[in-house]
Amino acid sequence: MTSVLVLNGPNLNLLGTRQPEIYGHTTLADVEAMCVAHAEARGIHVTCRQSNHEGALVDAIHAAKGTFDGVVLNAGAYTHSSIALHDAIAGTEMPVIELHLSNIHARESFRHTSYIAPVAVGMICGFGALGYSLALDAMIGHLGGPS
Ligand code: CA2
Repeated sequence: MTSVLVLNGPNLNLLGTRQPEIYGHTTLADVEAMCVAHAEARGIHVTCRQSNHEGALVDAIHAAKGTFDGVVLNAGAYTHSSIALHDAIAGTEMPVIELHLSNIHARESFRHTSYIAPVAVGMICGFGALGYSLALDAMIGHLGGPS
């Protein structure tokens, strides 16, 4: 069965508790439950993980190789700074779809640069929590359909 890792980075554990005007009212637990339900409906398996630590996210991408078919990654602020995450994706050659709740291109200029984008299959941003379902569908399509 197709298996996808949904990996969330720093501060995304705060979702739904602050800055709802930017990130909405949905909590991380809600997002993860939605991902699991969406995966079930599509006939794939999803595992969700979150870490505030760059090295733990690098480790999770390394560990995903051979375990998962693809990764949906919201790297949070590490998107804009992490050469280590860029190298982990390039080094493992894992198919990664970059995901952001907010439209990073409509925000501060420091959010316009992504170190993930050059090594990602593609990027979804600006659709809030719906983006996770869109990213899972995009990953299924990229992998050639559920198996
Ligand atoms: O829009 C996104 O999904 C981001 O990846 C979210 C990151 C931000 O640094 C990126 O530029 C875009 C921040 C996640 C922080 O989430 C919070 C949620 C509620 C309260 C505080 C932070």
